[in-house]
Amino acid sequence: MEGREITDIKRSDGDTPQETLPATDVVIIGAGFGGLYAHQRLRQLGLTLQGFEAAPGVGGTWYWNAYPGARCDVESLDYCYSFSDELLEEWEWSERFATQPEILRYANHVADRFDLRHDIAFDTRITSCTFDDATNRWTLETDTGKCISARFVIAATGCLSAPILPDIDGIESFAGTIVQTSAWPHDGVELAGKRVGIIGTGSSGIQTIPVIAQSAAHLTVFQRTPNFSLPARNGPVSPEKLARVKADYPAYARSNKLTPAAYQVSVPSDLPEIWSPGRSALDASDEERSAIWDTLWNAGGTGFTYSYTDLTTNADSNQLVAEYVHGKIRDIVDDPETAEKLCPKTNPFGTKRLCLDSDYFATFNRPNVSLVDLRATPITRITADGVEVGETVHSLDVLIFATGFDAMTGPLLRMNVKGVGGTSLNEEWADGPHNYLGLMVAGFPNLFSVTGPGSPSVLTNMIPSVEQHIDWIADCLEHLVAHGLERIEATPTAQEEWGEEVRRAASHSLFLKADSWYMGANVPGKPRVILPYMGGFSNYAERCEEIARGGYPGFTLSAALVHEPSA
Ligand code: N01
Repeated sequence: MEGREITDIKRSDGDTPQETLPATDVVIIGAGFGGLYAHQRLRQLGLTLQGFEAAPGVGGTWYWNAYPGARCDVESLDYCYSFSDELLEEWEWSERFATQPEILRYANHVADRFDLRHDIAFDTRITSCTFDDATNRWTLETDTGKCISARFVIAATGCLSAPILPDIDGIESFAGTIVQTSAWPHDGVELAGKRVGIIGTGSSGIQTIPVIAQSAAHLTVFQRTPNFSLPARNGPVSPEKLARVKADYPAYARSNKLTPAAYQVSVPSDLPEIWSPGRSALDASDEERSAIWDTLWNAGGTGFTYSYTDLTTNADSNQLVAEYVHGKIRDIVDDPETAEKLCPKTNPFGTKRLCLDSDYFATFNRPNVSLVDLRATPITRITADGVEVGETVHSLDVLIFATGFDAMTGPLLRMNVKGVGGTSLNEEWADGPHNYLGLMVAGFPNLFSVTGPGSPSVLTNMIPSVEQHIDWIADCLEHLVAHGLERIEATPTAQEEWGEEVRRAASHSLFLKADSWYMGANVPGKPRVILPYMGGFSNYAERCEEIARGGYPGFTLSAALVHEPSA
C-alpha cells in the first residue's frame, strides 16, 4: 500500500539523528507544485539545494488525495505552470477539470522534463527546524534520522496537507477497512459490493460519493453540515477555449496573474444580454437573476459565483443565491426529506469553500445510498461492526474519513519550528498566525513559507500563486547574495501592520460568519481568525513587487552575524 496510513506519520522519537547530511544553502520542504518550482527556479541562482518530501513521489496534495473522483475544480488549461513556454505548448489536458491521476502525471512530467528529482530525499518528513542565532543557520531533522544545516528554508508544505481525523470514540475498534481520502492508497481500496460509510461532506466527500456509490453495495453518507455545491459539468476541454488559449498560451497564462484569483473565469456565450459585470444581486429583478443563474448553473464551474459582486458580502444577496441553490437541490433530489437535509442553511453561500460536483445531489436518488443527518443525531461511537448513531448501528465493511485538514497553519506547526532564542512557532501562533505578507514570520529569519496564511493562496488558482511566491523568494535570495547579505527577517511592526491588513481585507466579508477551515473553525481549539488574505491576488502580487523594488521595507536585512556566538 503506497498511501499514507492513518496512524502513519513517523514521528521523531527524540533520538539523536544518525547521519548529518552535507550543509546546504537552501532546504526546500515539499515536492508539490511549490517545491518543484522552487527547485527549478533556485537552481538557476547557483545555490546548493536539498529537498525533502514525505511522500514517495512528487505531487504533494495531488500525490496523497488519490481517492476515487478526485479532480481539480480550477479548469485544467488554467491550472498549470507558466514558467516555461515549451511546457505550456506541449502538455495536453484531456478534460475541462483534470482528474487527480492526470494532474499527478503532469507533476511527474515536470519533474522529469526539468530533472528536478535528484536533490530531493523522498519518504522523508521534516520533524524539526531550529534556528541558530549565532550562525544564522537552520538545523533540520527528519523522521529518517537525518540532520542538515541550511542558510535558508523554504516551506513549500502546502495549505491542505495536514489531515485531521476526528476524535470519535471506538475508532480503533472498527474491524473493517478504515481509509482517509487524504491518504488514499495508490493501489486502491476494494469497494465493489461492499457496505461503505463515509464521514464528511466537504469537497473531498462530495467528489468521491457519486463515484463510490456506483460500485458499493450500499453507501451510507454521514453528514454533519450540508455544503453548497455547484455542478462542474465536466467534459472534454472545450475546443473554443482550447483554440483561444493555445493562440498564445504564454500570454494567456501570464494574464491569469493579473486577476484577483489568478484565474480567468469565462462568461458563457449564452449569458442573457441583461448581464453586466460589477452589479449587486439586489439590483436585478427576480426574472433577471433566475435567467442569469440558470445559464451559469448550466454552464458549470465556478463562473456562477461571478454573477454578482456582492454574493459573499451582502447578507440579502447571499440569501437570494442560497435560496436559488436550495431550489436546485429540491428539484434534483426526489425525496423531500433528504433534499431538505442536503440544503445548507447554517453557513452563508460561498463562505465555506464552494464545492464543484458531478451528480452529487442526484446520487441520493439511488436505492443503494442513504443519508444520515448527524445534526439530528450525532455519532455515539464507532464499533467493530460500524458506526453507531443514536440507537442505530450502521454496519460497514469500509469506513472512509473525508474529514479535512488543519488548513494553512497545520503543515507549518507540525514541523516543530523554533526561531530566534528557541521561540517556538506554535507559541508565537497560539492566538492565530502572525507574519508579513504570508511569507516570513518575525523572529524566524531566513524561513519562507509558500502560500502560507496571510497570503491569497487558497482563494486563488494555486499554481500561479505558488509561482508568484517562489519568484519573489528567488529574487529575494538573489538580492541577498548579490549584496553579500545572509539574513532576512520580517520586522514586528511590518508583521503587525500586515495582520491588520489581512483583517481589514476580510472585514466586510460574510466569510467571518462561517464555521469554515478558512476561519480555523474545523479544528477544535484552533483560534478563530481569517487565514487567507482576501485582498485579491493581483493587488497582493503588485504589493510584493513594490516591496522588492523598494529594497525590502518591512524586512531587516543583515550582512553578517547579528549576534556574536556565545562562548
Ligand atoms: O475537507 P472539509 P475536504 N463528525 O474540511 C466533516 C480542498 N479540496 O477534504 O462541516 C462528522 O471541507 C465536516 O463536517 P462540518 C478544498 O479547498 C479541493 O472535503 O465540520 N463530520 C465536513 O463535512 C476543500 O475545501 C478539491 O460539520 C465531521 C468534512 O468532514 C479542502 O480541500 C477537492 C467530523 C470535512 O470537509 C478540504 O476539503 C478536495 C466529525 N467529527 C479538496 N469532523 C478540488 O479541487 C469533520 N467532519 C475539487
